[in-house]
Amino acid sequence: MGFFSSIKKLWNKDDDAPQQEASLSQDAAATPSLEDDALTLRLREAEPRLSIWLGIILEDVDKAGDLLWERLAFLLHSLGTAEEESARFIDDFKGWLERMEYVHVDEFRSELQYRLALALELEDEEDERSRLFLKLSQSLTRTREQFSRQINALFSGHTELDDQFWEELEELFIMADLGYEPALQLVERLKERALQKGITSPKDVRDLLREEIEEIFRTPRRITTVNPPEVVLMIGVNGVGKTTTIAKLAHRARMQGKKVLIAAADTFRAAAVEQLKVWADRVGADFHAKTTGADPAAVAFEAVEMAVNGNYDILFVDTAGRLQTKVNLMDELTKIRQVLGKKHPGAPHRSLLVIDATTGQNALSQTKLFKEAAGIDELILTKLDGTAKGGVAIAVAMQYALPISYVGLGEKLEDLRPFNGDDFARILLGEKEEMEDLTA
Ligand SMILES: Nc1nc2c(ncn2[C@@H]2O[C@H](COP(=O)(O)OP(=O)(O)OP(=O)(O)O)[C@@H](O)[C@H]2O)c(=O)[nH]1
Ligand SMILES: [Mg+2]
Repeated sequence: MGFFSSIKKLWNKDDDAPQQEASLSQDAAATPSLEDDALTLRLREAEPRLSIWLGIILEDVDKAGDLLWERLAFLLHSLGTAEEESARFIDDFKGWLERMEYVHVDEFRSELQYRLALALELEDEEDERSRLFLKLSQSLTRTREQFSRQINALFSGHTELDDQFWEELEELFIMADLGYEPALQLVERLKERALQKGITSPKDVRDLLREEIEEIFRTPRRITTVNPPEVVLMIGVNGVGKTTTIAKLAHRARMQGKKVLIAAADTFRAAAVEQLKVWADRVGADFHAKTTGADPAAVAFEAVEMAVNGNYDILFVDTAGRLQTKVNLMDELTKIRQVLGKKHPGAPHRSLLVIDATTGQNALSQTKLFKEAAGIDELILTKLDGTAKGGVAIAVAMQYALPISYVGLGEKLEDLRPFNGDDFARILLGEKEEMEDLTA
């Protein structure tokens, strides 16, 4: 028996009354306090985790409707959210559900939790962290299969750290899309670490490797504050996921209450502008574009002007991935960077290179090209879901010492998540028991 029906029993003797949504919300309206008190008690007694709270308020809700809005308002109120903020959150979510044509809780529950976590600044909480870990782990299944299984075989097939062991390990790294140079480097680093720590048994190399990977992903702290509006330039070759990643980042920013502008400086294809416009509408961001074939630098200039004058918090500039030549592409990016900086000091504050994990080694050469020609502050690795080539994350981080800020784990808006190198290392090389727990 669900929560609501047991509460209902307290004040309605008619146990067998059909549990229709309409009658439930009428009942609730007639006797709000009793239901509210019980719900408050349930929430207070529950383990303080967003997923549990959401589970409680959604227990007898199966689709979008008044009952859902009431429950959400209730939860937000219980968490101390101001009335108008809560109303805005709910309106926003309602609009989004309509645009996406989602009705059933199953279709949007995960997105709802994601939005709540962002809006309530709970993304760093244990609960969200473990949800993220699980999601990353599921996305990395194929990469892990490629990597972990062979590593296990290698570790159990050798009894000492001899040349043959190291050679096989190097080969394995190359096969796992780490690339030749990084594979060599990694083996050298491991040898050194093993020597330092006096490790002689192959099975202990697992821990060393995990530590080494964690270290590769560790990047120095940087100043993250900017003079608003923050200007983010999205770069990368065609098809890697720049436009969808902008949508996902804009969505995150909107959920954090930011005023967002998106500019279509990819004027190369008509469909590109249209695609970006659709995404901007979906996530509730403002949009600036000109006609196809317009000068991308002019679009960028107007957009940054608009962002400054309109008190925007953040501007995302989408760029084309394909031009006639590499030289053209790089020249265009240089021009865009120049006009942005001219109009707004410090802009672009972040140049994000998007690379596609499924392309494996290509991601490395793209990073090299863009780093030399245009400058990169952060990497975003998309399509990590379902690929066996996730090892490339280690290779790019190692080769170019650039932070991976986000990873794309699917096509949905909620599928872009902050990257955590320790999690990545743990997932690839986790303890046996941990892996069994995850796959159970
Ligand atoms: N599975 C999966 N698909 C993704 C991910 N990120 C993007 N995609 C898909 O990749 C395809 C290309 O994405 P776009 O955002 O259009 O790529 P783009 O870099 O803007 O492409 P151009 O504008 O042609 O240069 C789309 O079908 C996306 O849905 C991801 O993390 N996982
Ligand atoms: Mg695009």
